[in-house]
Amino acid sequence: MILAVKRKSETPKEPEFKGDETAETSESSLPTEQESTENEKSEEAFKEAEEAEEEPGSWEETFKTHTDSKPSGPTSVGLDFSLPGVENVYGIPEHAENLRLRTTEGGDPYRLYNLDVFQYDLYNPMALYGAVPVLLAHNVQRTLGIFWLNAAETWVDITSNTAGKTLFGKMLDYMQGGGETPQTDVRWMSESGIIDVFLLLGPSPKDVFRQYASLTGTQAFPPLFALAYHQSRWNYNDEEDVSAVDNGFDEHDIPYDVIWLDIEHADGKRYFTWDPNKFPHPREMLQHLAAKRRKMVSIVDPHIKVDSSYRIHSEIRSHDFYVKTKDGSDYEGWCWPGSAGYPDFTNPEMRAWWSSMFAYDQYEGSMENLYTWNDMNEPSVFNGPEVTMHKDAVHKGGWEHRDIHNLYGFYVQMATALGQVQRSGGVERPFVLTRAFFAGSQRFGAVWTGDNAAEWDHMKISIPMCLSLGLVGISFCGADVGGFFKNPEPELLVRWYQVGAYQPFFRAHAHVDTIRREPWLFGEENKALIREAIRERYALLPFWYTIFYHSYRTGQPVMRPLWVEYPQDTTTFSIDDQYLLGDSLLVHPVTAQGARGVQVYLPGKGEVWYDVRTHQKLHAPQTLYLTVVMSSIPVYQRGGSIIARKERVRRSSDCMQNDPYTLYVALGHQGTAKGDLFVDDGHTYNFETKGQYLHRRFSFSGNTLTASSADPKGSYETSAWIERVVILGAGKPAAVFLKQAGVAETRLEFTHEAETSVLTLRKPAVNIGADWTISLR
Ligand code: MIG
Repeated sequence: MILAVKRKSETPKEPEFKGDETAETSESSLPTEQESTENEKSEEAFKEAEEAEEEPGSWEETFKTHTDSKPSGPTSVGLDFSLPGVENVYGIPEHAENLRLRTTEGGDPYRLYNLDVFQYDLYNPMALYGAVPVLLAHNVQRTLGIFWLNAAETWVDITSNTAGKTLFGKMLDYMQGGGETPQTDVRWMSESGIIDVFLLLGPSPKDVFRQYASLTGTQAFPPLFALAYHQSRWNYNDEEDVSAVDNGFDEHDIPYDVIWLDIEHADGKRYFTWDPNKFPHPREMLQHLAAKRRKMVSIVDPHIKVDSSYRIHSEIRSHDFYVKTKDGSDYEGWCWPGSAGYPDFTNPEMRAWWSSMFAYDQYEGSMENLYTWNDMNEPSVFNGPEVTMHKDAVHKGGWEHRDIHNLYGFYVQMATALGQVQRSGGVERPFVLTRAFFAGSQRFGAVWTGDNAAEWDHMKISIPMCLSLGLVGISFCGADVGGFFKNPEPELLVRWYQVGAYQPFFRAHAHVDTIRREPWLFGEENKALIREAIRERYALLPFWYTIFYHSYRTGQPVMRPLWVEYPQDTTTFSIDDQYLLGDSLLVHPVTAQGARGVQVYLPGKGEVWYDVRTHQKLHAPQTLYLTVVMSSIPVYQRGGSIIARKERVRRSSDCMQNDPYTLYVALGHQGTAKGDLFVDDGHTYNFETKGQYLHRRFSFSGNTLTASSADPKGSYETSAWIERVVILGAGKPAAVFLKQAGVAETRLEFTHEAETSVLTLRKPAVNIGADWTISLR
């Protein structure tokens, strides 16, 4: 794959900046580096263009009731990239789009401009809440990334010389020798700023992820509870409601970790406060949750009610921390609280102040188990152009909002996460969910896909939307389980729990106008199905935690398109109805109404996969038709992998801390397997600052399973032990022996199922931190 970069030389196609109310840019024709005659010609053209009438709207533009004063006049930067040999490009979230991007010929380019979109359309290049200007190109030889570091409104045009050609057409071209090399061209255009591009040369997908992480950082390592199940709606009404829902989970024997409070919890949408009638005793409420080893999240949005008796507002005003209008007064917009100011999160002093507001003595009623949700941080301005801030608003240092728009939400989450870290004296890991994001937001927490709807297509598209985010560093992604707008029928809700249980961020959420939908409100059968999906999530928490640890260390995505692990298998290039978790589990959720079966593609020449429920062994590559019923969640463990689960049912993840593990050893075709497990206290930075962790390695070969340390620098005391080892694809041994250093060999009891070749070893009863070997003889 050769990468050719060319400056725009011909009169460029006028970019269609027609996203309704957006400013228009005029393209400045750059002088070219061509032959002198050509040069002269183009210089003439350049002059002509200069002399030609200005496009209307170049120096000031009005749309509806809004005026963009454009003090710098018309500006834009752009660059074309030619990607010979490339037919598959991915990334540039956020769009409600397939994983593999489409060409944009004849339509709008993909737009990157953080917006609070009301009821977004699917399979569409329109801008959504977040923007990561990173595109990945892939073919069988290599993977390459383009990181266009610009936070202004950006458009990406994708064209290809093979678009629309059938496979047969391409083959014909090839045989006749007349076909051109397939090529994809990508044009980046931003409204302002400079050209600052990073080319990530790979050559493997893993190299690209590593290279990108070296520029923007890796996924924050979440506290364990954040990977468990979250219960949210707009709104849990009052303390009684919170308590009833909390008890409901116990009554119905469903684990959950976090209950969420939306905007109605605050006093008149004044964030950092509590409604005195609905939530008069926040600390007691939080203590009650803490006693059950559960947490709460409250929403803190960046629009601040203009009200002189509201301390947050008056402090921001007295520090002069608000974003300004072009005339230098405080910028005010209309949002949930009525008239609102917008703190200037690009100002480091403002951010330091904001962080300090999360201190326990500043945020009254808060305590250790209260975490944060940042919504509306595009920022959303109800009466602004396209429901966001005017582009000529001014930030610290004189930067126009136009220049930094896509970074605003990034800084909101950054300051919030830092505030949480600081309130604990730097000991505790934060958890902050954000709606708006930019390149690098992975360092501060989780992202969700905003206001989806209770529709089958919305559930289905959550898979490519999260996969696209993972490709550009943001692994901690999820969609509102159940759908935000509208009421899901029970079948959809059950399926959505099954989908969400296998996505990184697992939270049910719903619009204020929807009918209540706690898991027990849909009859016994549906409740049992939802409970089962949530329990599967909890059983797999040790695995989720470990793959997040890897993502934190290396920048590799948690949720991976198949082509990331099988980069030479062309069949995988456009698959986005199934994916891998780490490199060990393949998930193909049921996303169709009334589904009787799903087509699962099992990749990898010579690879074997095991159905995690039946333990049936399947050979790859193959496309398998799997019959499904309502309880089916098709998941396969790769032969050659070892994963740990915790299979005892508890109230919350924190209650599972010392629970025993079961190891699932899935033998590959050569009878070997390996895997690892990360263990620490689940919530502090002590694994970094004090070396308090265990990173265990398990490997199976020559009929021996060995447990050793993957990283001898760490140590951590835990009473958690191994209660069971399940070996998939094993023959029946005559005897099984456990050996630990300094201890005599002991015999282990086992059972063997001949039909499925499953060998279960009972009670090795070794501490998870211990070294040992188990031999099958
Ligand atoms: O204008 O806080 O996406 O999750 O429940 C709506 C109320 C504001 C939008 C978020 C949604 C949240 C809602 N918010």
